[in-house]
Order: sequence, then C-alpha cells, then structure tokens
Amino acid sequence: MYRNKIKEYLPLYLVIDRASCQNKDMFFVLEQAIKGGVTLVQLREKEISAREFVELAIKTKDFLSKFNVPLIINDRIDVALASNADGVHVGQEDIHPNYVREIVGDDLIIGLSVNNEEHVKEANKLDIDYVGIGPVFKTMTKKDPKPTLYPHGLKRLLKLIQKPSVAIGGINIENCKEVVKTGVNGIAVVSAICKHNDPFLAAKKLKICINHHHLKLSI
Ligand code: 3NM
Repeated sequence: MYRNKIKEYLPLYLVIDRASCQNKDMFFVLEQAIKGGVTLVQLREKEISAREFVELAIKTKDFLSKFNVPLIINDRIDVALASNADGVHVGQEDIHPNYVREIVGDDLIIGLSVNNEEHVKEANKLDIDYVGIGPVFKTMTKKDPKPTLYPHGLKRLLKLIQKPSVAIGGINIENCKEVVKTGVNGIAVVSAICKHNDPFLAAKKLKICINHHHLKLSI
C-alpha cells in the first residue's frame, strides 16, 4: 500500500496519455521516464471508452509493478477500482472527494486539483492524500485550464495548504528551479517528459533539478 508513504512518491510525478507520447510507444516512455527518476504515474486519457481505459490501466499497473511505481487514474473511480490501481485523482468538477473516499475505501490514494484559496481551505478538511496545485504556468495540455498561478501564486497557496502537494502546469527544465524552490513536495509534468524525444534524459534532468534544489520531503 502506497498511501501511507505518499510523500516519498511525489517528487517527480508523471502524468501520461498515449497522445502526448506522439510517435513513441507509451510503455517505452514510461520505462525511460522511470529509469530517469519518475516516482509516480498518473494515467490521464480523456478520449477513450471505459472498456479501453480499464484495459490500458491494467496493462499500465502491471508494467509499473515491476518498478515499484504507484499508478493513479485520472477522474475515473470505476477505472481505478477495476484495474486495481493505487489511487485516483479528481478535479473540482468531479465527484466530491468525500464520496470518492466512501467508494474507494481507506487503501487508495486520493489526489485533488486546487487552484485558489477556497479550494485549499476545503482540501485541508478532506480525507485526501495530496493536492495538485496548478496551473503554475500556461499550458496547452489541459483544455480550459484555471487561472495561471505563477510561482508567487503557488507560494501563496503553499502557505495555506496542510496536505502534501505537487505543482503542475507548464513545468519544464527551464523553470523547474523556481518551482522546486517554493518548497512544494513534487512537480508533475506531461509535455516536459512525454513530448521529449529522450524521455530518460528529460526525467533525469528534472530529477537532478529537484534533488539539487531540495524538495521538502515532509510538511
Ligand atoms: N492539470 P503540461 S495543468 C493535467 O492545473 C493538468 O490542474 C493541471 O501538462 C492543473 O506539463 C495540467 O504539459 C497539464 O503543462 C499539465
């Protein structure tokens, strides 16, 4: 069970979908990224049937087990349960985390996206395991992103949050340092690793940046 040591898995959080891997096989990207230092994977497929999503999630869970890397499913509680994934990540418009916890039980990780003070204040009271704070920078990956926070907005929310946290949205090797320096527990990326032609190198560089600038491992 990964839930009770969630913070160990947050430092380099890869959010992946097949389309973002472009001409590369998703499992090739996963393997390279993990070898480069990715600590946790979220599978985020928006245009896929439920049946196909479950099949892909089972394959991904199986694959990640070899590396002892947890799998979190985006949005779909049913897919997370059917595939025996380690957790589920929900947004502000998805099923409320209180119901999510009732459905998934005590073993699964629950992540929640937050973008403002209201979200953070509510998140502090919930039985969730981490928050995703974003978008920190402008991103083309998410349709209808919430307002961009920039590192100063991220810092402001970090002062209020009482849960482990990852920053997300437009994070790459160029801006990694200023994000890590905010004291967030992890950084989450899609493009910086999936779209890179060398996902191993991309992950490795991000991991070096994280280690160098000392991500907080405890709050
Ligand atoms: N969630 P990239 S931003 C999946 O703000 C996701 O909650 C966000 O992709 C949020 O690293 C985002 O390519 C997309 O910018 C992150």
